[in-house]
Amino acid sequence: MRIVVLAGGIGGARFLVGVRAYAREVGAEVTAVVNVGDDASMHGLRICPDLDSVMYTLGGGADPERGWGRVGETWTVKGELAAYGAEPTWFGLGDKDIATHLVRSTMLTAGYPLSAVTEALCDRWQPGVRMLPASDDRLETHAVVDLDGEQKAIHFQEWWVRYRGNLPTERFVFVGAESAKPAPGVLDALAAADVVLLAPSNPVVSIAPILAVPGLREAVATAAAPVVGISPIIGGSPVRGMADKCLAIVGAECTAAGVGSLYGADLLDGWLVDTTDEGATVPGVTVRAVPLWMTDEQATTAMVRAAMELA
Ligand code: GDP
Ligand code: FO1
Ligand code: CA
Repeated sequence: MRIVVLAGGIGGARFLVGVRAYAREVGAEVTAVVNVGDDASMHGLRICPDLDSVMYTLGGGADPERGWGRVGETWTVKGELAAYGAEPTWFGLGDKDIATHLVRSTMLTAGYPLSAVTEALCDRWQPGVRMLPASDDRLETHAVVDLDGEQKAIHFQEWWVRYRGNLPTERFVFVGAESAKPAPGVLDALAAADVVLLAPSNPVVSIAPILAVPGLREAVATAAAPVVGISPIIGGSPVRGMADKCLAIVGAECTAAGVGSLYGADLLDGWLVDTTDEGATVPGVTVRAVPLWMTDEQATTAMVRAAMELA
């Protein structure tokens, strides 16, 4: 049995903890195709927030409260950078986290593709699933915003971390998407999959940039395997994060049915919603309601079991 999961950061990471537990029970193999749209260069280092959230969470090194970065983190370098007035001062890199970015940046500069770098970093963290970036090519999410009366495109990290998404925002663009290629192994994994799962990740800035890689959406839509998505919205709430703001920008409803319809029947065969959203419908898609709160590994594994039954 081969399971492929499309995933963003914290929602994707927590979901994958359940997928890994389920896979161990039934003897399945898991491949995670992870968003690279959040990736950015800061202080000369390449940062891959979603890949790192998944790697640290599955490797047991993530900070569960903050939702990103390392547990037991210290901030000496951040303080020193601030003392120099080194920009961006609004983005915080922890000391332990910086080691990851140093290894990654050194390998990228030496010419290794991001997929190979990710594999090397995972040698340490042993996430227990195969982690593939959606693409080795640069694909970055930018927000087209109104800033001081001017229309500008700013990086997603600046939009979220600096402005908390509180800027008039016209749309998101996935810079570089047109010429990006799926990372090695991504299309093969989708073609060989028995099930494809869309994690309860942000549909607009985590899953959409993955699907924006030319050929990837088609590979999911035409996969022989059933495609089941898990709603990241529960009772009209995004639980945590910025999905409500992002959905408003693309003109979609912040509801389980709204996200299901955004993906649509050409992508989805099944759509899991929370029991609070029982009765939600998505045209052409089988909808089932089960508890979707990822409170612990057991609860999340039960969600995965329900997704597999629906598939
Ligand atoms: P990010 O890249 O770190 O923002 O993480 P993702 O895109 O992978 O996931 C973020 C989304 O996960 C949030 O917008 C929430 O909608 C969703 N989410 C977080 N916790 C839960 C949960 O317990 N259950 C469900 N169903 N969704 C959740
Ligand atoms: N989020 C913040 O709110 N503030 C930060 O200073 C910050 C730094 C940061 C550094 C590395 C990293 O991997 C993630 C980081 N995040 C930070 C989280 C990140 O901005 C977003 O939550 C994700 O990109 C959304 O997936
Ligand atoms: Ca993300």
